[in-house]
Amino acid sequence: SPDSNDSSTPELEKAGLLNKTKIAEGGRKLRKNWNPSWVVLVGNSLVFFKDPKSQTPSSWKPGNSRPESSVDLRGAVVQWTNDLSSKKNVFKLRTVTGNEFLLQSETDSLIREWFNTIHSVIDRLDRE
Ligand code: I3S
Repeated sequence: SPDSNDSSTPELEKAGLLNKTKIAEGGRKLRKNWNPSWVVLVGNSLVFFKDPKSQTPSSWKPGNSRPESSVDLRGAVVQWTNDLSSKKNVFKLRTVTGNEFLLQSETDSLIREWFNTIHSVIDRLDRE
C-alpha cells in the first residue's frame, strides 16, 4: 500500500498566519513592506502564500493558491530581534543566499512555536 510518509511526500510540520516582510534580497537591503502571509513549513522549506483574506473575492480563484515564494531552510539562521522593528515578537530568518525576512505575530505563544519549530528543522538539517 502507498506509504504516505515516504520521501516523495514530505511531512507538513506547521501552517498558519504570520506577519511577514522581506528586508534583504541576496544581501541587498530592501524597503520593508509588512503583510499577512500564510506560512507553511513542509520538509526543508518554508513556503509563503498570500493571505486569502486580504484578497478580493474576484481575485480568489483556485489558481491563486500558488505559493508567493519559498525558502530553503538548509543553512538558514533564525534570530530574535528587538532592533529591526518597533513591533513585538519579531524574529529574523536569513537564508544561505542572503535573503532576509522578519516574521511576527501579536500572539506570544504562536510566534514562539514558529521560532522553535523552524529552529529545530534548521538544526536537523545542520546535522545531516
Ligand atoms: O524600519 P522602518 O523603516 O521603521 O520600517 C517601517 C516602515 O517600513 C514603514 O513603512 P513606510 O516607510 O512606508 O512608512 C512601515 O509602515 C512600518 O511598519 C515599518 O516599521 P515597523 O517598526 O513596523 O517594522
